Amino acid sequence: HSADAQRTDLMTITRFVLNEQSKHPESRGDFTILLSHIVLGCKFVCSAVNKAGLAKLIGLAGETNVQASGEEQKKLDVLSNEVFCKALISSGRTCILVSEEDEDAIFVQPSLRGNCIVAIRYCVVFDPLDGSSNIDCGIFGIYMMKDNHEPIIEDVLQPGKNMLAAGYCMYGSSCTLVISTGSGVNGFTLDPSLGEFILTHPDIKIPKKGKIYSVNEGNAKNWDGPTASYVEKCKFPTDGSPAKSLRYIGSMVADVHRTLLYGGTFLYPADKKSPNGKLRVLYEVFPMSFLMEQAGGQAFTGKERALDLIPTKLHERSPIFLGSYDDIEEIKALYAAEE
Ligand code: AHM
Ligand code: MG
Repeated sequence: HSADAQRTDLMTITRFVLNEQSKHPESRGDFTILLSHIVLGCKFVCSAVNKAGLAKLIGLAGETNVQASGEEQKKLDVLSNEVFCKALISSGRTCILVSEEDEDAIFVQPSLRGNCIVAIRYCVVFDPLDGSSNIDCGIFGIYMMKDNHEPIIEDVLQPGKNMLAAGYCMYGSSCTLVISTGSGVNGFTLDPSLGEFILTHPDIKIPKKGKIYSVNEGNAKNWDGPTASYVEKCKFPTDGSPAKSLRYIGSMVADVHRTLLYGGTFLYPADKKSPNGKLRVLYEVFPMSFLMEQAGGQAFTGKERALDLIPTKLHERSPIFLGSYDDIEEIKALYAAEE
């Protein structure tokens, strides 16, 4: 029966979120509407990414001159940003958008800020195309404005623990969307023939301890003491445990996705050249930390729980260590010993 049921009774992402929202009687479907616009953005970018290689070669999009096609077409990062901004604004549920691609926050004009009676207004922080020199992914985090005031920048400069939801989308050969609305983590895969994201990875939990570490070792000469000791311990354990394997794709989402599924650690530490690391707090560190905690893991900055950090500017960076619960405990102990 169950195989039949699976084939005809599809758990789409919209259905899944509607189910979750129905546990909150006060919910009126605004979040579902917002999410369906994010999903549209993901589908669009996924299709653009998959066409991009071909387009460059044969000059799609009405190009006749193959040589000129690169110039005429919008770069993928610009295109993805436009797609997400427009999809989010047209949901009628957002008031502030922060994108990695834009220096300033976008304040949505009042008439498009959604329901004026109850004022459900979301702030969305996102990186529409992260790691674009590597594996294309999108990341997003969602805050809700509680008070009915004019939106101000402080509404998005909130600690990550105030996020309502976070997720990422990998636009690879299959398009995978992983999301948490604060009650666990679930993964969906786009069925291209239906154009729907179907639940394929229900209730993702990260193993308590892992066998993999993930870091750009090319930066080793500039690392701080605790990072260097941790990586040394991964390679030359002193407690009789086997050495860990190194896996580093160089795309945060892809590296964290593997970490969520198979366990271990992902590190982007501070180093002498970049004392705050590389990754951006609002739309890289926070959403991935939110998902990590929701899957039973931890996220640490070297000083504190990552989700406790209060950002002071939009594109602020922070060192980040995230992964399996026990493995992050080890890193926390190394930082505590240093003090
Ligand atoms: P980007 O926002 O400029 O694309 O950079 C973010 C990416 C992450 O996806 C990844 O974890 C990191 O940069 C890799 O950096 P590095 O090449 O220094 O290891
Ligand atoms: Mg990025």
